[in-house]
Amino acid sequence: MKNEKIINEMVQKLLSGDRRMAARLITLVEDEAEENHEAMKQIYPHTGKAAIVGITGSAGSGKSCLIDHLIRKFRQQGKTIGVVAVDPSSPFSGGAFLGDRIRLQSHSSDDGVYIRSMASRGYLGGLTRSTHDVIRIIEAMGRDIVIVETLGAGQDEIDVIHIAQTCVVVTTPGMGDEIQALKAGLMEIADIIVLNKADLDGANTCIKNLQASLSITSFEEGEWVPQVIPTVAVASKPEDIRGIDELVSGILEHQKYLHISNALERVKFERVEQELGLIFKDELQKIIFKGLKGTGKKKKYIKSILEGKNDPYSVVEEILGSYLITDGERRNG
Ligand SMILES: Nc1nc2c(ncn2[C@@H]2O[C@H](COP(=O)(O)OP(=O)(O)OP(=O)(O)O)[C@@H](O)[C@H]2O)c(=O)[nH]1
Ligand SMILES: [Mg+2]
Repeated sequence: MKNEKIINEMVQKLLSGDRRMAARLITLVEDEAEENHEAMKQIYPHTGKAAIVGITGSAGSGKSCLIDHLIRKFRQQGKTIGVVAVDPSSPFSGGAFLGDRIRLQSHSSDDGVYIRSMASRGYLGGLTRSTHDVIRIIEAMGRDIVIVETLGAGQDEIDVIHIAQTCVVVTTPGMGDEIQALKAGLMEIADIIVLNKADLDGANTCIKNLQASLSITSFEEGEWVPQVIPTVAVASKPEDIRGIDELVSGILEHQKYLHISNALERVKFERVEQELGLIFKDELQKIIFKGLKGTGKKKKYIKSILEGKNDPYSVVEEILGSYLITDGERRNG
């Protein structure tokens, strides 16, 4: 294990905005390296200041193309940007137009932009814990805004979006996408609803449907009412691009709202609560499995489940029972 001093040198480089060091530290947390805890302990105090914007929506809805525009606008305002794309089904800016590739290259030479794609799946229990860590690492680089792109499909993605202070849900016209988003519970978490691909047929009906579903929702006084913004993120002629300035203003307005109401405190509380839960889950599992290692018990338990003599719930209760004393037992004992 690397010692504290070496980790400290790495973290100092990260704090100065060193992109290569960010990549190294991200690999560390993604690989669940032992040094991960020490690194995150040192990084944590330098986080919590960035505006975190979540962009979620179904595959191919245009999230990456929109983010591409946002990056450019925010850079024009002098803001530094970090982007985390969780589980992208297509590469970042992998649009059909040649322009996408050129745009991405222009970002990669800009020190004020740091883009990272990551797989959230593939290792034990770490679905969103590493996402949390990666966002903290990028925050520690001193970014003003961190944009998190996630596929709005399942519960895990909705969990990820809880990290975000401002949540943008992207839908598209046709195929009842906005209805799907409503069903998936995405609308409840949306601060801004973007109807991208507003150049396609059915866009107006979609906007009306979205506004109708908003109008039957009741909001408390002073509560943020989600904005509906139609956009065109990709067009053959640049003058046909639409809604980007409105989206930028919407995000900034929502950030302002968070600061003047006490909503920001709540979002921050929920973020730490989720982090704590995820770390507990991972660490407890590690402790338990470590304890079983070499005893042959794990194999015996699994076999008994396979043979129908036991079930996973009873096994977990039995194992936990031998490790933990419940509150009730402590009081009685
Ligand atoms: N017609 C039209 N096409 C668009 C628009 N915005 C994006 N597209 C196209 O939609 C496709 C998907 O765009 P992406 O930005 O990669 O979508 P995404 O939501 O990031 O996709 P995943 O990351 O794979 O979930 C690309 O081929 C874009 O060119 C738009 O406003 N109008
Ligand atoms: Mg994408």
